[in-house]
Amino acid sequence: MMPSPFRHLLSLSARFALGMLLSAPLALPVAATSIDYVPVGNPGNAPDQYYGPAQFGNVAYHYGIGKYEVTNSQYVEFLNAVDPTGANQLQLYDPFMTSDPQGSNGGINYLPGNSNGTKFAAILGRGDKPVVWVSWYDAVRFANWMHNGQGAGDTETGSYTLLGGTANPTNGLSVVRNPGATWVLPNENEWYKSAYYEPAATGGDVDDYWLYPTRSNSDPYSDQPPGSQAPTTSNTANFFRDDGQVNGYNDGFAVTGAVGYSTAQNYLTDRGAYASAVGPWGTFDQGGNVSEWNETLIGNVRFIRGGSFQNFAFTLSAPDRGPTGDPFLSPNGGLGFRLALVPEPSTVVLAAFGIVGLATASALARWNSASRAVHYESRIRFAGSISQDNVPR
Ligand SMILES: [Ca+2]
Ligand SMILES: [Ca+2]
Ligand SMILES: [Ca+2]
Ligand SMILES: [Ca+2]
Repeated sequence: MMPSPFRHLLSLSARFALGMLLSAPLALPVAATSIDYVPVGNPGNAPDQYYGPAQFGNVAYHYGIGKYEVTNSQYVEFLNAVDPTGANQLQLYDPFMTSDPQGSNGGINYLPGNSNGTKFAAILGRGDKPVVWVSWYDAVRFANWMHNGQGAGDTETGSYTLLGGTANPTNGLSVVRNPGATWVLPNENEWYKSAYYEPAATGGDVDDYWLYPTRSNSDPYSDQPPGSQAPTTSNTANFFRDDGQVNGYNDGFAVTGAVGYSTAQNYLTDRGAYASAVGPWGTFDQGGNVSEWNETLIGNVRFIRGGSFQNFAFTLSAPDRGPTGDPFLSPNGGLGFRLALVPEPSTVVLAAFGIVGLATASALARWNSASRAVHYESRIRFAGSISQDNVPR
């Protein structure tokens, strides 16, 4: 198989709670699944001016971006929580996650004989690999579940509203991030900024944007993780590159170091396996491994970014963007997602709760930069405006 037909996930010790309040805060949900994320600062940055007519990367607010792609283990927790009987009403589980005719990248088993709440399990050795065969709807439902405090949290409301109660909601083209959303699928600008933006003044490229998510303008090297056979270990990723030389790197698929494709081979790497290949804000694998769903709707499609194990270097780069073959339901063995966390409050939120002009409450972030483990907690503010000043740059 040629590396082009396919184109184009959270242990952070993060506890999140959203408190809406008037006179008293609500009970705060405690999350069980932890999602690692990193803060992205420099709000109000200019977009990338260099590549193509579309200019991306400007984000006006502080946010968090998943440090890793969402993994099979995390998705298994989601499945067992929201579908304890395995009824699969919303088709959150795809049998191809277990076995598909095109390859062996799936990492989840369905075990109907198990007791309720334990019917899904990560395949041995694949728990830390990114979940694949996920649709755009699977991704935003996972975000909703996180937003709603996990557990029995709803998948159809929260950060996004999905109507109809079916796998393919009736309002697919009009699904947008709701006011007050917290855990979300990153939109294209959020994804782009975390992948490529690093101010020149703090060590970034001269125009503040790198070409690749590995803080580099040079094509990354394809090598088995952690990339120690490549000339520049910090600029390695899981993607397809073949230089025709027997030199230990750029030998085809990164995992096998060979150009031949085997349907029996799992070509994905554990999250963060390229330990030296860190993005400008601390993310891993934004380039390669699996391509990643974006929230942004372009025309009638949701776009994806970052390239996968079977794509060429260009697909990992800033100017490359594109849809999958199907607007939403085009999962494959090289497509996954990561989440973002948007603490930025909106006045719309306040309006939605009818508390404009009254005491306000909002979820705000307290970034624990010392440990990089970022804890979210509810902050109650009685001032009229919400400040993000507690977020370090
Ligand atoms: Ca640049
Ligand atoms: Ca190698
Ligand atoms: Ca080579
Ligand atoms: Ca990726």
